[in-house]
Amino acid sequence: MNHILETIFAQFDTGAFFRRARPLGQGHINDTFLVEVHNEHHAGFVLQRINHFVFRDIPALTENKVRASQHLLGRLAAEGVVDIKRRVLQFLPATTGLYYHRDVQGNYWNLSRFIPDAMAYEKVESPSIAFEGGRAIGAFQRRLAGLAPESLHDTIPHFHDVAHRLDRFHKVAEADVLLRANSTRLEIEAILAREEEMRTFMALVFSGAIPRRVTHNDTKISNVLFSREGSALCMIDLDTVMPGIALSDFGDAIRSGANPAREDEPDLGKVDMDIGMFTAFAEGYLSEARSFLTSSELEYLAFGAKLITYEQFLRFLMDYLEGDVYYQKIQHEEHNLQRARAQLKLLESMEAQFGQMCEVVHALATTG
Ligand code: GN1
Ligand code: MG
Repeated sequence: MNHILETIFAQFDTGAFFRRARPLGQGHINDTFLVEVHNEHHAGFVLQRINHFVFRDIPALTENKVRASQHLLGRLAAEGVVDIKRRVLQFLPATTGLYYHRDVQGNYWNLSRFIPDAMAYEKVESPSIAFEGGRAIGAFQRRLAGLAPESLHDTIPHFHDVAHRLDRFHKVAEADVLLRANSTRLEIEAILAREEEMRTFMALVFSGAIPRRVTHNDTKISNVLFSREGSALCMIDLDTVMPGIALSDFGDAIRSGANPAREDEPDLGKVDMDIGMFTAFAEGYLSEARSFLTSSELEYLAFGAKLITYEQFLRFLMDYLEGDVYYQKIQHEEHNLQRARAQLKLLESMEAQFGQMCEVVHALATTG
């Protein structure tokens, strides 16, 4: 593998010499490697093979990432932020001048600078990490607010469109190609029981009552990079940066960060939403986002957590019914069902605490 990675790395315009590479992170979709080089003044590079079955248009994806990161760089400079190179991902062009390389097998690759002395959390360990994570997402959205959503491509059409996913879900459950619908009857019913609530919200998005913005769209807590001292540096994994809604970014951070258990936790007794973590996230997020969110976005902010958790439950369940065609990185046959069940349990926990979640947001939005 190292030899292949060396060949790919050489296609990029870095001026650095490949030493070795190792896998980085735990993404479900792409394959990511840290490349160490012989040149001491380079901290290294992150080489990523983009899954082109998920992302059908890599040039468009790359354009989005580069445009967003260059815009962020400009904003950071204008704000006089120090240590700017650690505050935003920087992509490098290939020798062709394009910001991606297509190899002989038809795989697509991106390269960015590695940010040293930084770390990502799979789990949030304290309210201060939750606050910082929320703040990073709010700042990311705030700095991108000057970029018109229309200037970015919709690289995965209907990505957070739960109504569209529900339309597909009905077809998939009906077809039941692997005869898995019978054993997942309870989960399918749990989807249907909430369908109207979710579609009602999506109608607000389609009507424009909830505005479209440039958003990250994959804000799990492991996509926030922190300094070793625990302050948030920047958002990583910019593949899904495109037009979206602010509250799904907030929601995905809660889904991934306010649950003390893993996304695929088999022991459902461990899964729940920690209201203290929710509060810390909301405080951090609103310290940045209060300045630009509309009153309807604030009204539905807590709902964003339910929305994204429901969506993730739907996606894992649907993929299980379809035969693990999207989330192919599974460790056993029932893995996507296990993931779906953990997400449903988390959703139920949010539902039980929803009144409190709304009160927290309301208090922060009005007093802040
Ligand atoms: C995928 O690949 P990764 O882990 O960054 C998925 C997200 C899901 C997430 C669930 C492009 O993200 O939407 O929320 O898994 N990315 C894509 O863990 O579908
Ligand atoms: Mg991702």
